[in-house]
Amino acid sequence: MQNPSIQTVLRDGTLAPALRAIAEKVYAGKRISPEEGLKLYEEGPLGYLGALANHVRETKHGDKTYFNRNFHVEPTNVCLYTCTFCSYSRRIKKREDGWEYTLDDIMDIVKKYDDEPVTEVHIVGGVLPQYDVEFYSELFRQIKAHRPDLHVKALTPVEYHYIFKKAKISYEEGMKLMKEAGLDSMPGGGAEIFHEEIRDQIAGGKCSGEQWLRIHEIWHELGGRSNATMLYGHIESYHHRIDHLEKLRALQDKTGGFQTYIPLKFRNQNNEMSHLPESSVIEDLRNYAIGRIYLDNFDHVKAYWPMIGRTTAQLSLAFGVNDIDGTIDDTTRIYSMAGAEQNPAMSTEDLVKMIRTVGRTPLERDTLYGIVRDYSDVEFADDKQYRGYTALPVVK
Ligand code: V47
Ligand code: SF4
Repeated sequence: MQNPSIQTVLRDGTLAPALRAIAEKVYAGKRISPEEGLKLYEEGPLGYLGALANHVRETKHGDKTYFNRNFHVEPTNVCLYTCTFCSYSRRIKKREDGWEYTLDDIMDIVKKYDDEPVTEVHIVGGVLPQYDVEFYSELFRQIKAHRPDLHVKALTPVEYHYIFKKAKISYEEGMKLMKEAGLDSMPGGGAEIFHEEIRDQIAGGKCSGEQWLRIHEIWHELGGRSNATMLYGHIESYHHRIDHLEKLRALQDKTGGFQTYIPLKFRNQNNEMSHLPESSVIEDLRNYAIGRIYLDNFDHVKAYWPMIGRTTAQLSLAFGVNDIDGTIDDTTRIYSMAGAEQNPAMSTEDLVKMIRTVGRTPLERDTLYGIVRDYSDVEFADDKQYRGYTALPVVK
């Protein structure tokens, strides 16, 4: 993949004046407006967007590209809600087709990783009454008692809103309880598209965009960190994506608690929106790039490889992305059920090679971006195949 540099873009005499003005702003480290963001979505060519996003990425991180070693636990795939994009959940009426783990079942899964060098457990699943404040508090406590150094990244405002309401406690009280029980950070799920025009159609009944943002805000005020996603490429328009990014950027200005932005490409198998085509790889790369350019106050942009596949994940590293999530084992089924990678598992060696092949520097991180290991000089048996060339030359 070859991108022009931002200097080349600025020298291009044929560039439309509005796009040139945006490129100049980005080069000067200035923030772009919602109108300019929309212009990028509507008119920004792929190479141009890649040049701008890569400039932001390399200013922040150089070639550094992060991954982590984690595993997922999905307590249940039965859910009270009926999001139209969800391929994973089984309606409560058909709950016998799904799974509903007990506390002991989940602890057995956690214990399977006792001898593995994972640093994080990512817990998220469907919403059901038995998974309440007491259940999750006890789960977090048991995980921490068993393995204190394992980072618990768990649940989204979708679950928190539901369980706090059921327990008749405020978001503030609830998030404090979760923190005391051992919650370390929150993943970015459940954000979908904040704008109600879209949210009501695809995720009706679950927490609103405002509630999602408020729960993250409270968590940040308690000193916690979290991620943010955007589910794109279905029935939303570009202005809904900009509205979403603008709300994230505004909250980040207030709290600084977000670590990573993760665009999630809508996958269309086995759900109620299967009639919609999936976005093209070009659109996926444009979307990563615009996210990187727009969210100037987010440190990291992550490509979740089990969802977009390995090749697009590699390409994304030239379009603003500096993190490709984790080894994941094969413990998540959210995407395989929606048509993505069948067995989402990659060894550390695979991930390192994937990053090196496109000329970036692989760094294993913990959840809070502390460096666990720098893989720059780690040799593998068949290394010659992967080292010594760069598939990302920048034309100066
Ligand atoms: O909220 C569900 C999405 C999310 C589909 O924070 C779908 O590190 C596409 O948020 N097509 C859950 N997307 C996953 C998630 C996540 C994943 C990896 C890392 C992190 C992190 C967070 O998955 C849901 C929803 O937006 N989703 N179905 C689908 N058919
Ligand atoms: Fe339930 Fe989450 Fe699926 Fe919506 S996306 S139906 S809340 S599991």
